[in-house]
Amino acid sequence: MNDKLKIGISCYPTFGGSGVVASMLGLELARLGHQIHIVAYAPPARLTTFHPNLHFHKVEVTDYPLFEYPPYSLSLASKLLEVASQEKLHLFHVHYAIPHAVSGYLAQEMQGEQRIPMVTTLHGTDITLVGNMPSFMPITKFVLDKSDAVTAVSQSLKDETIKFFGVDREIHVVPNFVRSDLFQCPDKGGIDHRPRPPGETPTLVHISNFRPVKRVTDVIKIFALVHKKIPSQLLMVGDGPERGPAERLARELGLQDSVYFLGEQLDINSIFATANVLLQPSETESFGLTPLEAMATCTPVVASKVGGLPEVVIDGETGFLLPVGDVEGMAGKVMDLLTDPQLYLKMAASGRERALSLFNVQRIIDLYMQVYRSVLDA
Ligand code: GMT
Repeated sequence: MNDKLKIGISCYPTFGGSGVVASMLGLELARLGHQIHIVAYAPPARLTTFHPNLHFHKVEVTDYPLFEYPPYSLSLASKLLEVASQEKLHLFHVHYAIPHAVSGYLAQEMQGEQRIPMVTTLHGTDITLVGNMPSFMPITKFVLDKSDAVTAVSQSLKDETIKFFGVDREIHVVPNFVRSDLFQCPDKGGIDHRPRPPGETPTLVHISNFRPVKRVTDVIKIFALVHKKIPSQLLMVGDGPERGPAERLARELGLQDSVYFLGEQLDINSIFATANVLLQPSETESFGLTPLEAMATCTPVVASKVGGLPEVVIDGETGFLLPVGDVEGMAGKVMDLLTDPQLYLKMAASGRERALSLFNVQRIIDLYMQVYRSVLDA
């Protein structure tokens, strides 16, 4: 076999971290000469770069009066089967177990003797929230067992998977990655990527899909405490169910002129260029792609000490980690950062260094390639 692979990638095409990672991985593999076929119901939101080796196959979701809930998983399985046979794929790589691993498994079964291997990447809530809901638990466990290889984006997520599902199989930890050329320190005019001290109007930022797990109202509460002592502004980037409650809280606290709800944004690097501190007070976070991207742009992070966040953000070195819900503690750490330029610069520089040494794209792509080779050689 030629050393270039043909890979079918299935993911959610939204702004959620799993879709971002899956599509960025696809782009990097395409740049390395592999043929990548993304199979989803829409082109991935963050995939705005054209590459001739990167193809998109739309899953048509068929509605019918009898269906109260159109069975997307079945349409996806049929599409995976079709793409595998037309494009002569070597393997499937599915991101976020529900429903992608289930559809992938069905496609494999339909392939019969032509069966190709499937790598399943666990991202977080597919295990910590959705996967262990009673209606999904047995099928999640089933596809974890049936996948030819399983990867998790952090050691913490691997441990949670073993704990929740009692799975007795190898799970490879393959962390998420960041590209140093796409995410740069704001002073990027100078080639030395010097971090910058806080600007005159300190700016805090939160970026997420505003689901309850992100504790978006904590972001507003933290900002309220900071703003009382240090006039500042807050950028709220993203959209989702908690946007309304967060907007209401900001108004109730009289902060409407200092909090900007920007909706979903593509140019995250430019947002970090104006931000001094990222707030990520999540209830759970299996990895924390946004904190990683913040660190790559020399933006210190103040976040919860949960899940995989301590594997990304080193408490006291590249940011601060506090217990979930410790709004006062987080506000205190933001103020320390905004009032101590030496501390700020040290953390900003350490964040970039850590992001690029441990989570650089080449290192992580190599880890995925090792997993691919292992299932193809099995
Ligand atoms: O929670 C999100 O924002 C989206 C979610 C997803 O799966 O789309 O993110 C999860 O996967 C990301 C990429 O691997 C991780 O960086 C996030 O930490 C993880 N989210 C949670 O665990 C809550």
